[in-house]
Amino acid sequence: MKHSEVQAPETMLQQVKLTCGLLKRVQDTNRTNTLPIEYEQLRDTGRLESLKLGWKPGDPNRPHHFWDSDEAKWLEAVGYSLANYSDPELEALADAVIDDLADVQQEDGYLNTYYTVVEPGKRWSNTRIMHELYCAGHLIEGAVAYYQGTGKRKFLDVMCRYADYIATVFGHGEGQIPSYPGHEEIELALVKLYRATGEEKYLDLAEYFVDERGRQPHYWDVERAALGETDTPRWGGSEYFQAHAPIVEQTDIEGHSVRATYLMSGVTDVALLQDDAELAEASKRLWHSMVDRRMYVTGGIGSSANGERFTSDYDLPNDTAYAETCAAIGAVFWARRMLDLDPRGEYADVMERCLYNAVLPGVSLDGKDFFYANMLDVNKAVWDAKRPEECHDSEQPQRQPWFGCACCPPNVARLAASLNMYVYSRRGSTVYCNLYTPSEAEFRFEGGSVRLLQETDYPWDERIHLTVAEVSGSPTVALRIPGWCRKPALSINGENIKVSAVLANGYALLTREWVAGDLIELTLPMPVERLYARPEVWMDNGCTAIQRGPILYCLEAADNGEGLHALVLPEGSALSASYDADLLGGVALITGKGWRKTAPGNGTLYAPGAPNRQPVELTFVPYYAWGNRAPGSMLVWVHTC
Ligand code: FUB
Ligand code: ZN
Repeated sequence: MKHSEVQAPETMLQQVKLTCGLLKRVQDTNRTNTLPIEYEQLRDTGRLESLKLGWKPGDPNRPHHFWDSDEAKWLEAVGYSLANYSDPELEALADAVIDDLADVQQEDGYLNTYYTVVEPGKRWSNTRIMHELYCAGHLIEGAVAYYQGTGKRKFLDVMCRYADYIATVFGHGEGQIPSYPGHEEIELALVKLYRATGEEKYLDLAEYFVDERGRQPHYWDVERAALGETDTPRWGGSEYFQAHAPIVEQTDIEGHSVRATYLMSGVTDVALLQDDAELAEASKRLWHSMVDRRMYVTGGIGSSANGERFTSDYDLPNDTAYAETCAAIGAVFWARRMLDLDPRGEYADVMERCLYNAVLPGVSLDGKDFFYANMLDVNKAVWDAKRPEECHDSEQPQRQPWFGCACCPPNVARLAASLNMYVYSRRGSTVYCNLYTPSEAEFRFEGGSVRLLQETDYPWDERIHLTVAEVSGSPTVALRIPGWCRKPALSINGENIKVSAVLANGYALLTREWVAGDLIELTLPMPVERLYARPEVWMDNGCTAIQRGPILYCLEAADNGEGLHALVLPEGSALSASYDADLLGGVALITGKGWRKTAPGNGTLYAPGAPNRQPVELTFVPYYAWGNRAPGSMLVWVHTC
């Protein structure tokens, strides 16, 4: 299959429209609440002012070396949003930010606020740590999105000039720097720039950054020597930056988890576009390292706060889980690209898991507060007793309006504004439905086109109706049969179809002479399931996690009282689901009978004999919706017996 038959996700922004349901509500809240308050945060924290280049030593709000990325992600989100929802006021604000960014650009094309006002003359002196290429990548993504959403070229032209300049700086030519970014991001951005402009030079530059990474001699050794750095590099070494070996030789997903997922998104893009079998193999190997051994049941990744990083296989602590929201977003980006590289339902399964259970928890239901770290076990009493100096703003048991390091909030905004790109993927005349959500979609392919209407109450209800509203040619409609679903049922115009007969790589492939009005009915039964971890994940031994369909559940104090570790869900206890339209924006609740343990013996700290127990009704709510009521404890992995 030629890569030219794969439709770029960015081009689906306007072709797929969310019409109602949970994901549409997330997108609407993002537009009405998140984007405006993030603009105010960018303004009030000095980020927007920094673009005026007026900062001098001694002034407050010293520009940070990756502030540019915060504005960039917000602009990217605005670009996506404007593609589907006109908002002249928002567009005017964004245009003004773009005007300021354009003024930051230097004669030679360079554009970086920090190195223009804080450390002039030192550009590219610390490519390992200082995020210039990372900021450039985010700005490029912002420019492409703004161009695609509004048709305005100004930002895109600015970033093409910057990318052209970067291409003169990096490489193996005379006077060039044979380096690559310490924080990956520019690789995937250059691929988008290539696709938006058709200019191969941007793909070549992306390929250079991917290919050069981890090769010997290591340019960063030269750079560190020039900087006079002789200590052991912070966080251990080059594996923190995924630069310990060339990518094609790496065996495990390592280091900082946002870096890793951004890198691998770019690698997967390059593998597809350059038809590079070795890079494709590396993408799959590292994907499995992440998904099979280093991912929380939520889809969260990067278990350690120390370095925001992956640690070792099966090291997935719950109460100290870092699971940065940005890392889950990076996993969604990567999954979407794996689907284009090799359309297998298992990638969409992970994408769905990460989206609902690791990204959505990152933002409050009203779109105004954010989690940076996403714990799976919060004990309020322990948190209440912590001293302020023990509490970093990124590791809090309650969502915050903003963070000193504000990477997560605008990252949530850009994903929420672009959810349209994740519903479908397309290769040639095959349209893959990856996410079930009410939507309208239109695809053109060589020899035809198809318009699909999706109606469903998924993820709460198991029924999905897909109407082929208009059609020409012979498209194949590929419906994902989720890995969690054991007894899917399928019919076309009321005629049953045996799923196993049409199932390939996790999709039911439906090919026929479609007629406008054909109705596909898919039923994905969603019994409440108990999940168990393999024993190597020792923190989860003796516990179970509750899932229904794609939604992972948790216990919250608001429903069950404090002391969640004292609660037990016996193996045989029946669990039932019921939809409550008035709770947490409308969710399916799960209830069942359990026990609450009380102190053994006469109430001493330790005593022989089993604890006493009282029967209780347990109520589980979706993990993504936790923390939207009064502050309290929360628990994903519940004791069982
Ligand atoms: O370093 C830039 C961003 O800040 C990273 O992606 C996040 O993990 C946070 O450290
Ligand atoms: Zn973040």
